Amino acid sequence: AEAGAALQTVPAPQALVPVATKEITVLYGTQTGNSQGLAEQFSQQLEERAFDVKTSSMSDFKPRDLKKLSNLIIIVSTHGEGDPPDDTLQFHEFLKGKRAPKLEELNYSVLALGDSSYEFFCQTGKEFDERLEELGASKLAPRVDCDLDFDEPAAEWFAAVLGKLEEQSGGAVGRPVVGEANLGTPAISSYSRTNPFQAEVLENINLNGRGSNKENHHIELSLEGSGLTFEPGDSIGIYPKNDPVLVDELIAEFGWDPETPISIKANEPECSLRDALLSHYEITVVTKPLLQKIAELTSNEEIKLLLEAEDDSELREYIYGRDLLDVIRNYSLQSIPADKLTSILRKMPARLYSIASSYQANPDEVHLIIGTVRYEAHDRDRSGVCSVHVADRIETGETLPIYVQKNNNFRLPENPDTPIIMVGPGTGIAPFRSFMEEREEIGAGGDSWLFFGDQHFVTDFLYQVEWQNWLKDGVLTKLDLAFSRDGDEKVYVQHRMKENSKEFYDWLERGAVLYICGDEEHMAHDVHQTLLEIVEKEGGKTPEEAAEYVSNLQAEKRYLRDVY
Ligand code: 2AM
Repeated sequence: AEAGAALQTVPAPQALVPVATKEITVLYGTQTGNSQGLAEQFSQQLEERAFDVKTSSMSDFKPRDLKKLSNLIIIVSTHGEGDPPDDTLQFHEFLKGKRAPKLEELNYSVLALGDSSYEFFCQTGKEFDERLEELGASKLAPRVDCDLDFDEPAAEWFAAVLGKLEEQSGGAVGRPVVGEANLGTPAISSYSRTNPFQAEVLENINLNGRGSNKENHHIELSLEGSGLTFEPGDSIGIYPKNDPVLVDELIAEFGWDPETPISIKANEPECSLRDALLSHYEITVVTKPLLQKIAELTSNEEIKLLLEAEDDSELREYIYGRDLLDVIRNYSLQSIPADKLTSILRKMPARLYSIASSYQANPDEVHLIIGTVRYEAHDRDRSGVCSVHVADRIETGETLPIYVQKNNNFRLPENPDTPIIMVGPGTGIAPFRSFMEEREEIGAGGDSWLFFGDQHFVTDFLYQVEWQNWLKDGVLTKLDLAFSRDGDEKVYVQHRMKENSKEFYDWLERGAVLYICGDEEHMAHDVHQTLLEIVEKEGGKTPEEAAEYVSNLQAEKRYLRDVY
């Protein structure tokens, strides 16, 4: 029931185009790597059943080839406020446009990933699905929209798609080739998102100086014995625990017994209610689907009114910055039984952090920067679940459940001589430390240029000594800093880019790859505008030409973003 509740489906398909082919193309669009992970997993299963599978990122697929396909599955996530991930942009544009061909010969299905705490839940998947249908393609199986806890609904969707594919290709099931396929390939770790590794914390220090407004923890984790490896650009997923004070408050509010046994997963041992709320469920975010399910458990009319309103705006405003405890108190829902409530909560999602070290330079270790999130909202102190767990409650010697999340969208250039420009204010610095460690380790010759910024030079220059040493040794070619609160006027990284406009453009012209990491809503957006301005000015281009130049950079994978 849990997984079923998390998914929404659209009406069933019309008759399929009859094709006795075992060819199938799997395209993914991913920002943090989840869609890619699923695409690879499903492709492997298709191969094991003797399908002829082509799997690729949408950014590596020529949209014109669409006409040649007979079977297509799309696995795509939605980013931010309903935005398509960067690696889908070209394909998305093409499909939306007038040049998109009729696709009456095509059978397809879409798996959409998203987060129901956002208004435009699974928007990108919906758009692909609707557009393909409009172009005349037929559905192998209805689209499924997955929330953060996507494993089960994704597997159900895949089973439906696979069933159809086998039916239409004559039902011949190929022999599994797992054993053979694995011959000669290096052993891969048995640890994954669904089976995290307990990594010992070797180091946990606040990088910011006394008096800073910021608190960024440098964490070193041991990977010894895990078999886990990674590349610069990858992330680490951490499963945190909720704040025990909040958990106890919630239990007290309901008057529940903390030892009440709770079943987390069918066929697995039960655990205590308190442990369930600490480790297994999300209690700090309220989503519309959650409120709908809560409303079904009570006779409270007020909450139903909030949900029934024509537009969502009042509901969105209410949800913003509130948690489960607020909802229970505001709507007097104390009579809900513990097992009923836990059965509708989302599973605790892992938090992703861009890796800040190089595996080549430090095998058996991984370093992260975790920015501590603390704020006040609706008269209560709030804290970021993972960041405060790590900052306040995790000491060296203790462990954290982690996994490696691959991110092929944020890689160093294959050629070590290719110049790179890195823009990473605040915690956005993380992957660039990994880039520098890697380039130093392999003796890469390419130029590199870092733009870093934060509030104050004295307290917030993250890894100052390391950057200065890399600059001295020539691993880093150029360093530009923007400390926003040291002078009378705010200075941001994009101001430094602008001051270096000519040189910036020259680097791009000689093939540099541009990387942006950090805050999406403000920083990455403003940096993008500045990039357009620089190209316009230094390239002598019209705004349209500049936009085309930048979108070509993106298509050539020379403008890459890891933004959040
Ligand atoms: P501020 O907090 O002084 O406004 C890392 O958090 C750094 O990014 C800080 O110096 C912060 O400045 C800055 N920052 C905030 N908004 C930004 C924006 N729109 N563009 C670039 N940097 C920004």
